[in-house]
Formats: sequence, C-alpha cells, structure tokens
Amino acid sequence: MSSEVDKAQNAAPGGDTIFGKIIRKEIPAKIIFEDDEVLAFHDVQPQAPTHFLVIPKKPIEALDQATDADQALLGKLMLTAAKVAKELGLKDGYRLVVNNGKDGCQSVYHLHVHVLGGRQLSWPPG
Ligand code: TR5
Repeated sequence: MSSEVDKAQNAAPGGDTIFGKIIRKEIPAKIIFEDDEVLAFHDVQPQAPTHFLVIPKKPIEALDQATDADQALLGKLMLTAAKVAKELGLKDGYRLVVNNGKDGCQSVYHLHVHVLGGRQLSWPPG
C-alpha cells in the first residue's frame, strides 16, 4: 500500500490540521496566492512537475462537509486554481483533484483542491 493510502487510512477528521497552521503562518509553505478567503501553495510532495493546493481559509473538513452556504467559496477555489495554473504557465492543461474521505485517499481533513500539471497525466487514476 502506498504511504499516501496509509496516511489516508489513518487520518481522522476533526480538529485543527497542518493546513490551519499554514494559514496562520505557524509553519512555512511555498505560498503562491492568498487573499482573505483562499490560499494556494505548493504541495510538499509533488506528484507532477507542478503540484499545488488551493484551500479555503474557512476550516471545512472535506467536500462532504460543505453546505449550500459555501457555494460561492467552492466556486472560488476552482477559479483560483485556474488563475494560478495560468500564472504558473500550465498552458497545455492540468488536472484538479479533490480527495474526499478514506476511500478517496484524503489524508488532511481541511478541504483542498489539488492542481497537477506540467506532464502528460494518465487516466484513470488509481
Ligand atoms: O491526500 P490528500 O488529498 O489529503 O492530500 C494532502 C496533501 O497535502 C498531500 O498531497 C501532501 O503531500 C500535502 N501536504 C502535507 C503536508 C504539507 C503538504 N503540502 C504542503 N505543505 C505541507 N506541510 C508543511 N506539511 C504537511 N504534512
């Protein structure tokens, strides 16, 4: 089993996360974009030449914990992903991924959108 799957199997929803610490600047991250609602930063274990995460500052644990009140924020995550991808020069395409829950291989329980690009990606994912 891959270490990411191990992490996802053992990750528990609830409480503060490493991404909360990044938002509060308690630990460093390579931040690409930030405003009052969202943060984009490079993934520490990139799975593609470009791999960054877009997160809401609001601590939503997972996509299935988002509500109708979060509709605009969820849209903003996607639009931010597209804007940052463009800024980083991903002109030939890229992929957005949202892992939800254990079977989805979510290891950090703070909603995040992965953006992967810079190489030919395959399909289907594992
Ligand atoms: O498996 P899911 O979808 O939950 O993805 C979590 C992602 O967070 C993984 O791709 C990890 O590589 C990434 N991650 C984990 C940490 C971390 C990070 N990205 C940037 N900076 C990080 N720090 C400082 N610490 C982490 N534990």
